[in-house]
Amino acid sequence: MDKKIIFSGVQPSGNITLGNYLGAIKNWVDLQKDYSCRYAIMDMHSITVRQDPAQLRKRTLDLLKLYIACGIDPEENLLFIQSQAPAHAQLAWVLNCYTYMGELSRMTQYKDKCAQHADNINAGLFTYPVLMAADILLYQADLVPVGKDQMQHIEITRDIAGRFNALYGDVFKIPEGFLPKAGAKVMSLTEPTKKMSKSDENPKAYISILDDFNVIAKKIKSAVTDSEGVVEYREGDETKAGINNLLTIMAAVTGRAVEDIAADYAGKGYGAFKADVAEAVVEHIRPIREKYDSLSGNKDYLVSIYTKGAEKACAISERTLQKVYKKVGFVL
Ligand code: ATP
Ligand code: LTN
Repeated sequence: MDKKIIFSGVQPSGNITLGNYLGAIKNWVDLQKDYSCRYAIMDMHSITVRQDPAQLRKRTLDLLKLYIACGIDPEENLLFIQSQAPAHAQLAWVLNCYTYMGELSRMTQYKDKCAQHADNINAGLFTYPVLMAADILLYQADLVPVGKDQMQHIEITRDIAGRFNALYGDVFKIPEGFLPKAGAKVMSLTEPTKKMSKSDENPKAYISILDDFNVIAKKIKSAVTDSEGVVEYREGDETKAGINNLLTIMAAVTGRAVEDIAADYAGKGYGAFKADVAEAVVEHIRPIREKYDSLSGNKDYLVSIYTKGAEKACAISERTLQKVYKKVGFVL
């Protein structure tokens, strides 16, 4: 039987954080043996916020390296750069005409980004979820592993696909979102009621997978917690947001349950707990970093991966696009 299909991606808008890794990429690695996977680098999404062109080009290749370093096998899975498969932009245009202003204006990410970039509220920021729907639907994906913040975009993708199918028959597979057991929403280390974000202006708020190991340890040790001194997971208790976050991170990197981890620290202070979280995170990242460094200076290899990737991505996505063009009445 054919394997089910996964599609996902990350924007090359900054250095990958522990949140991106635990919320999304770690799951991609875990799922790759049971699914046929397509993972893209979402450069077209990233220009909804101003990017420096040289930086964007560099980050795109760094991200490809990071996908491989995290354990995604480029021989078994399709890895490609979004802008190299033109069908994404082409389908996005069509789907724009099947998406309502009202539903787009309810998107939390849109509202957040408008607040952060009041001087550049561009139309791309508004139609961002339509391009994301096109990404997913072109590959007829069954499953989309993402962090919690992206679930609203998966919902709108399902709505757009269902609306199109209702008019024209079964053109698109309706995809499901997929969240990790632990780490679906990693919080900022400095303001633990906010999500960890790679574009946070305070670098102490996030852990980058490419940070020095002693910087990672220092950031975890100085993470904002509370003054109670009790290592206990209390869902929904805002005063415990910092400790809840560190317990979640520890659970995600060790595979243990938060309650079991908390039990190890009964009667101990935050110092010992934070030191252990720092060590667990560093040890988890160490092999990723070693692989990443070994790929640096191997540009030809990366070029061959994304060139082959683009060819295959174009072939698959073009098939769906042609179906759509035929349904809406374009002359083929
Ligand atoms: P930006 O700050 O540029 O908006 P971001 O850090 O939010 O970026 P994205 O590229 O938007 O990252 O997201 C990539 C993937 O990582 C998505 O699947 C998203 O859900 C997931 N993700 C992002 N932040 C977190 C987080 N704090 N916890 C868990 N998952 C996250
Ligand atoms: N919006 C996503 C990135 C993204 C994506 C996708 C994720 C763009 N297209 C398709 C999954 C499937 C984000 O993480 N900010």
